[in-house]
Amino acid sequence: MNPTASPVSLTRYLIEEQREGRIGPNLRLLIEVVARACKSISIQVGKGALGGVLGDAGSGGEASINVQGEAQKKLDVLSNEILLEANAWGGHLAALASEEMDHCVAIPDEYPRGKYLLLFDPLDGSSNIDVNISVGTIFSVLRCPEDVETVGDEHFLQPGTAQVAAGYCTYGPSTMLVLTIGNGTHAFTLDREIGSFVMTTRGMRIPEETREFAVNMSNQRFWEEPMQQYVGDLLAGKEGPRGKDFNMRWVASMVADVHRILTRGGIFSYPLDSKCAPKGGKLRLMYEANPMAFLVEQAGGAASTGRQRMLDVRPTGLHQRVPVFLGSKNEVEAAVRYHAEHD
Ligand code: AHM
Ligand code: MG
Repeated sequence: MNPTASPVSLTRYLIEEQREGRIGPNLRLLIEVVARACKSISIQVGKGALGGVLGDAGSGGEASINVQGEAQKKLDVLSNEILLEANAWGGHLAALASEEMDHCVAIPDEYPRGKYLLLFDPLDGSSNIDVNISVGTIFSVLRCPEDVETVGDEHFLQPGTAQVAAGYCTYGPSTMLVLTIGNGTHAFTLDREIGSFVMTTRGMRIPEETREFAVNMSNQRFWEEPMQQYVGDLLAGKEGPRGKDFNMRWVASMVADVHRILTRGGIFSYPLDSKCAPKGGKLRLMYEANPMAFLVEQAGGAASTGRQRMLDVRPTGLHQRVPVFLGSKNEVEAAVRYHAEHD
């Protein structure tokens, strides 16, 4: 950011995009509302142990379990409620779907119904909440098909190419919102003194080449053959077929790992393994993989399941899981080649 130029707030950026005809007033409002909810979540996350919001949700010693069969954290539930409440009454949405809810929820009849569908993972990286490591919110926006009377899960089952906006908010040392409306990927940092997001990178670009990979290596023995070979060759370094040494990073918060990759390059993967294979993968297509794939492609990177471009996957379920490879273009293409050669 040029410190002498006047800062561009998220509001100003969105108004300028609206003037250029790239978004309408309802999508602008929707993104503003999501950003406002992210500010509230950021405040809750920032309170940490002082806010009484750490630990598992549930009562009477019984853990609360979500549709994925995972124990919910208090902050998962709180973040979900913040996003639901913020988006209920604005008139911009027809329905919402979340990692924390079995099915989508339609906007209550008492409010006007809008033409967009919003999907989100309210607080991704739950295993990091209690240990004060970055977590984040991921969201994806679709158009609601026309002439739909009662919105149901099936109306959300659109490929990633149909997304009209996507983004994430990372709650780290600083809170940052990274957004695309299909015209580049831009980063906004929360200025806590004035309470607004200010653009700090216009047009993020992921370097095409990288020497850094992100994967949970403890799953190595469960991976498929092409992944074994691919990572084996990365680890072989300069002496191996890839001819260079690779570094490894794994935060175990997808938002933080993807943010690093958008900032300095790298490849992120959560491949198929024999533990998650029955479910199709670990990460969720609709509110984790697709929005990240849209952001990464808009920044010049690539995103794939290892066998197909992520954004082309035809969804079959709201909570469907997929293998994920995303980041620096040439490296994602290399990982895809290992799969193609093996299949
Ligand atoms: P969550 O949505 O339940 O938090 O799970 C998704 C997270 C991702 O943020 C991260 O990349 C991955 O799970 C970490 O998995 P693992 O604990 O197997 O390393
Ligand atoms: Mg998640």
